[in-house]
Amino acid sequence: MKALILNSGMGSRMGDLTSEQPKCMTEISPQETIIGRQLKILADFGIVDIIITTGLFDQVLVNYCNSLDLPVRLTFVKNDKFRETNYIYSIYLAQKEIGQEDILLLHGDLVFEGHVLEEMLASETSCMAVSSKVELPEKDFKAVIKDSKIEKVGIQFFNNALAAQPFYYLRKREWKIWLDKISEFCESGNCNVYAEEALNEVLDKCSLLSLDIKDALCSEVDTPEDLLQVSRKLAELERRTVYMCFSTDMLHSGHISLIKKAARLGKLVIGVLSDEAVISYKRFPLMPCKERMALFSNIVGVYRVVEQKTLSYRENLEKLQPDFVVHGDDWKQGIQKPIRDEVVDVLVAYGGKLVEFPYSDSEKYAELERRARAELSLPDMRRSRLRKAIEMKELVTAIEAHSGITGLIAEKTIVSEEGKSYQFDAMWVSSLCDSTAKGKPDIELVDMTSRFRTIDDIMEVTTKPIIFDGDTGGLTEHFVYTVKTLERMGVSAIIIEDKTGLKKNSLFGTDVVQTQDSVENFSAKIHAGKMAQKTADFMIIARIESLILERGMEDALERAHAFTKAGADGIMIHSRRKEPDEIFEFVEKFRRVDAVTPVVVVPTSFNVVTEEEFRKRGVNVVIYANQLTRSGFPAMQKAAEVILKNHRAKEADDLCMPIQDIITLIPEGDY
Ligand code: SPV
Ligand code: MG
Repeated sequence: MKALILNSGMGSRMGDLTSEQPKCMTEISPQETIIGRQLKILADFGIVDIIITTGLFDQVLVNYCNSLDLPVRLTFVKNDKFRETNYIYSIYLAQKEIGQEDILLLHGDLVFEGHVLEEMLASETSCMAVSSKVELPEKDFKAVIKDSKIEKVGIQFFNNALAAQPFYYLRKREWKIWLDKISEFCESGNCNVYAEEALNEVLDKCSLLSLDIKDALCSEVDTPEDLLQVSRKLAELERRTVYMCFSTDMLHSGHISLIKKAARLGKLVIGVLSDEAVISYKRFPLMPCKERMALFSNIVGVYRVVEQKTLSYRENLEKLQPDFVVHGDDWKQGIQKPIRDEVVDVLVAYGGKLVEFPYSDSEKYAELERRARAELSLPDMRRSRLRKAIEMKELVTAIEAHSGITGLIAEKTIVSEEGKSYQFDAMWVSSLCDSTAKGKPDIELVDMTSRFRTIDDIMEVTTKPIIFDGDTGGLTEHFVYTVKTLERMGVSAIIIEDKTGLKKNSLFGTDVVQTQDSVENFSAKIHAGKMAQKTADFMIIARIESLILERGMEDALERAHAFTKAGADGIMIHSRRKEPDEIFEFVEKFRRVDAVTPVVVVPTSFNVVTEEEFRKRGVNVVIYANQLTRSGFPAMQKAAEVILKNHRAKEADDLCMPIQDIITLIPEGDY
């Protein structure tokens, strides 16, 4: 496609402004001339073959256009008879250069917004810019329109007409019909009329639609008054702001073209979604918020980048009050719908506008997401993520997984309510549940090789970080190997409890014989583990059993500080009381001395406490240690009983997932 810009006119109504240069070189802002702006916009839309007809001050214009050094190919066609002919003759002269192509035809004194051109180019048929919002001009072009089709163009039509601008997007067919008529006019000496007179003779053979640009800027500059008006409107446009929010850390061409489109509406402010918000509804970001912000601030067209702390736009919109919010139309459904509804409400309150572009990149996006997830599942990426999550989020949650399928539940379960989303941050490979799944007691009977196998099954189908329940850690001489293996596999942390001998599950408390390790021994084990690990990411978390074994608060605190000193990267404090008092007391006293070491809790017994309460009290990680096993087991037992009772499976059907669901539960190649 080519563009043809008509600049042979004398611009005599502009007074002094056109005494030494053509009208199109008039400045419309301190940074721009009319022609400079036109060429920049055309180049921005990839229209690089541009023909410019010239007349008076021909060489001044040629030199000026070339000096702009834009990525366009300019061809100049001089109309020597500019004094006695109209632009119909300039078009006639330019025919050879134009060839047989679709064309964008515009007058050299037209000032328009980028998105007017965008709409024209999106039109499937030939079209002309008209406006239903502008009063019919006395002297300028009007178009007579019927059923969106243009029937006549000229200054003399007032009935069924709209204000029209000399800005056409013409498909080959219509253009050829018009051009042939133009030739006929010029060859019979009819060169001093509007080219639209020729057009009017062939419009019944053409399909030229009106494109209503409403109140978008698209005006000719004929007089100094026009210039003032256009300059004012441009300055107003310059002040317009546009807001978009991105959660992505993988930019693709679809994002860039959306950014480009949005930037045409005004100064584009990008809100980058905080890490916490991204983690809550999507997945762990490959890049932290700060880096994502830097990425966006370097994209052409982006004016400013701010953080958007929550999925809700409210805070940023109320603060920034952008004229437009731009988004793909994909958020009209699904989990983003409540967020969109709120945006609409906020915009209505201050008079902003929502612009939604068709979203057509779902395949591209899905492919990038697959790649991101594959990357996140690799050992190095996965291992480091627990530490990062603890840094990024005030409270990290983990749920038990003991197999591929429970891993998938931990990975994929997400709930959304009132525009907020929640999912687990990590997985806990519990010794109790891993043993139970194998039908064995939780007494360190399931050996490490088997436990690693469980981890492997989980890792194969998930991406979230893993916290491994290492029981007592075994002999120090063995523990160091366990640390190295887990680290190599990509596990993020091991939690070991300060017990020795035959370990029993803590929830037995003092009902069974359990021996606590000495502070010295356990500290030495932690130290040895820390020395053995190769990366800075891996965490060894010390679990204190003093409250379980009723050794008192002082003992628990003393141990916590000693183990931290020995190198522990976190402290897990356990209790089997229903009331959370002793846990709260521990955290409070521990935090008085140590504000930084992460504290982990396992609220199996004290399960009334909410995550928010734990967060406020200074807990960093909450582990739901056994709920998937405990909920799955009775359901299975019940189904087995119902089958036995009825001597057939029909009665158990209501307890079971439909066959169709189970066979499609795990799509092939999902990970
Ligand atoms: C586990 O889940 O295996 C634990 C936590 O160690 S608890 O069962 O509460 O001891
Ligand atoms: Mg355990």
